[in-house]
Amino acid sequence: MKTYREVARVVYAPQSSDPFTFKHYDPEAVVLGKPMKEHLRFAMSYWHTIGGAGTDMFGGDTMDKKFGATDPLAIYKAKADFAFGLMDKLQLEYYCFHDADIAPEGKTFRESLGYFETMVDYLAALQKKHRKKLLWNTANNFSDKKFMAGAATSPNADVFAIAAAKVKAGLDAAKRLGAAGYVFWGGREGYDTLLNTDMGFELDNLARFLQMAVDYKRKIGFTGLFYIEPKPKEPTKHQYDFDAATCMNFLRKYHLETEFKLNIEANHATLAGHTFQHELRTAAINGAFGSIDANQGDLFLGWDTDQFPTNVYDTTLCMLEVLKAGGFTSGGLNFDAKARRQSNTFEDILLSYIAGMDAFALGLRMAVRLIEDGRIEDFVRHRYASYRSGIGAQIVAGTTDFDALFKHALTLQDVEVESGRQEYLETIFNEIMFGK
Ligand code: XLS
Ligand code: CA
Ligand code: CA
Repeated sequence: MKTYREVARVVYAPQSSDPFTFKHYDPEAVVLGKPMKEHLRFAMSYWHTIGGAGTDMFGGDTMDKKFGATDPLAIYKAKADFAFGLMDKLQLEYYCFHDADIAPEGKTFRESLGYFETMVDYLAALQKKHRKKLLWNTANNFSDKKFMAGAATSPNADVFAIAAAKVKAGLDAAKRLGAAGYVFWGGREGYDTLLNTDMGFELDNLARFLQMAVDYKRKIGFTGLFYIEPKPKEPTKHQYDFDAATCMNFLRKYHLETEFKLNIEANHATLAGHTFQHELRTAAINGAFGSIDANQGDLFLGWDTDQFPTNVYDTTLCMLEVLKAGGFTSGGLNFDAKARRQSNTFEDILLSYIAGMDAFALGLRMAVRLIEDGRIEDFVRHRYASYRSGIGAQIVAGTTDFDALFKHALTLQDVEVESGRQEYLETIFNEIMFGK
């Protein structure tokens, strides 16, 4: 196997036995009228790929990601250089970061801000040189101990202020770097016990915080999209942004629904007891489909494992939802995923991205086949046919009422509902994936 340094660029070579090639991802191949790379809009997550070094609750790093540097700022510059070199090798056009991922923490907010601004300038230069784009950035308002009881939902108003200041700096950076979006993931916005929590007040404060972010976005003329990222648990027991439906309810209660789309993460969907597809569909039918954190969890483990996605059933169903929603506008597929702790070489970083990118490219091709085949779509259309004429059409048009429906019901004999044919539809799905 080649070494990391020996891999100059990962290219599409379906017949090759070289593991450092794409077998399905052909960036320029046109699918349904546009290149694969525009359907997929892959992004690198800075926190896992450039920051994460394999630490878990039972042990320290299994990789060194200081890249030979010792001075704090030099370490972060070396990390950035590595990040852009990696994106070049993998043909990744986008990246995503938290403020704390790209710059060292100072002792005070003022000192941290200085480092952050220096690194934003550094990234701006690298973006230009390597022709890369920022899909979205965000603030890490959850790791530091002052955020132990939340950020916008902290009982301490000074913590609220620091969180706001960090988001303000993040939005300034988003504008400077031309980000396509900005993400709000709740972090520690939630609670562990109601014995110490005023839930109504905390939710009002979260809405106040987000409204101020919207106002600031307008003020500086940042045109990227705002996303809320649902997650049901971890780190708190009850997260306020539990799932897509909970987020929509919150946004509508506070009249913020026109300002935010959703960033749906596969692993968060399954932690909420939903499929990834359910969360994507919920976002889409509420006009809130925005962006995706592409990963997968382990259904035997009840926590957020952030694995690279390799399950092609899931990537197919995901891309089907993306295509049905009309494709990405500002969003994309951000690999919020890390190579396993035991996959601790730089070659593994390449191989894990190749695995994820190929699984999604294959998923895209399969989703197109499902659409072109049309049998499943036709089945669903036929299933609701009774709403297109007679009493059903009147229900949909709003031209009937309970009295008229009562009269109609009195005329009915035994009503037979047609079979849902789940197994047959699953067989079609398999036939499309693997052939007859
Ligand atoms: C954590 C989240 C986080 C967000 C960005 O579970 O996935 O990484 O994507 O703050
Ligand atoms: Ca995420
Ligand atoms: Ca996650």
